[in-house]
Amino acid sequence: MIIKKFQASTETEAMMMAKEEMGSSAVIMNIKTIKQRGLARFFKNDIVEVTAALEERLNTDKIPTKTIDLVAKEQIMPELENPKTNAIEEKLNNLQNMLESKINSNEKELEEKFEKKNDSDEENSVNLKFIQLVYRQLIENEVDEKYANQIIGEIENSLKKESTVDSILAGIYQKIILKLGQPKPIEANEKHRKIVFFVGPTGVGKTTTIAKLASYFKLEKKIKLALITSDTYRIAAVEQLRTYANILDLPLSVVYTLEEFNMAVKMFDSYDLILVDTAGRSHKNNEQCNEMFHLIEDCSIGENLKKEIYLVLSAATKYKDLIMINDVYKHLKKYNIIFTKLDETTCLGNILNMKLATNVPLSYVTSGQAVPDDIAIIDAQKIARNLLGGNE
Ligand SMILES: Nc1nc2c(ncn2[C@@H]2O[C@H](COP(=O)(O)OP(=O)(O)OP(=O)(O)O)[C@@H](O)[C@H]2O)c(=O)[nH]1
Ligand SMILES: [Mg+2]
Repeated sequence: MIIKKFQASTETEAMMMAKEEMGSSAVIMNIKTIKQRGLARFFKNDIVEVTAALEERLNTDKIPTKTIDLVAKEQIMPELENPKTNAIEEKLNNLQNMLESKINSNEKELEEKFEKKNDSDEENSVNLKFIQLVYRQLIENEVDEKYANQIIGEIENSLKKESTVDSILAGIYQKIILKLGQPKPIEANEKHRKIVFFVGPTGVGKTTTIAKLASYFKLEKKIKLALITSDTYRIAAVEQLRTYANILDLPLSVVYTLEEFNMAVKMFDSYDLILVDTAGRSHKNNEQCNEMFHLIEDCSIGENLKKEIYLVLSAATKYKDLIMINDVYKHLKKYNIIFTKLDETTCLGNILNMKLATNVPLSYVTSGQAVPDDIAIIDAQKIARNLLGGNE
């Protein structure tokens, strides 16, 4: 990581200098005023010093823009080089409860805490101010206060004398990646046959996501694939999937009842992957949801077929609503989450919030309407960089 400092009479000027010299991929790591103390006047002095960093080593060319920079189809599916994190993640999870009780959930108190430490330890004050900037960045990206506090608290607790803003940022970055966890994409082959249900609220992109994945599995992975739709609620819904099935030359079965569903599964017993589209359900409509749960839970798929469920959620949905939706779907017990419409939001905090609130594994993200290109296995590094402000 290259780190440089830029001084100017205003923050904007200093930022401009940083951007000019280091490019738009630079991450602003610290902004401080010279000869001033106290967080309240942090941005108000005559001379402002901006510390900017440029990551040299990350596996992508650029720090992504606010709209996550999804890669092209041929690049999207290779195995992600996520760290083997389970053990560390477990430890971090164990720390969560302890930290939660220690850390104030309100920014003012956090500031007071920082200021108290500033008085007693001048050296540490730069680090603490930097941590506060990161905290604000997380909040700006709509990471829930509780989780921002949790991350900051963990870092604060591990602060050492020799800590630098560089090592702190690396620590926070790493923590977010660990918290996002390993992605859980669909894996199917002759030996591991799968039937995969896509469920979720109306209009989130279930059918489009199925089309994107069907294209990938058929054309890239050469997997023997069939489609079933139980979304007979709208005539257009069947036609939508039929169009993709025709283009991809895939068999499609339209089912109205559980019996028809079971027959379709039998009919597709020589297929290694069956993707099932379901009708969008409002989480507030119990009857509709129960009907769908009944299909998923009571279908007979035989021993050779493993059932998987993907809950499709829009990244643009409010966190409170996402939690309410998840509360309904958690009836299904084991499922993974796909986040769609990343292109329709500038804040990706909800992705981290949902992972931490539910512990449901994340799988794919989609960022546009284009079939098949606008889908990728979730990339924790990209999300983490975005949440830390690597986006301007
Ligand atoms: N911007 C954006 N639009 C998307 C994305 N994914 C899907 N869409 C669009 O969202 C709209 C709804 O997509 P569908 O795939 O029909 O959604 P659905 O969940 O199947 O909808 P229902 O079956 O009615 O519940 C369409 O216009 C899609 O093109 C995405 O990642 N980004
Ligand atoms: Mg649909």
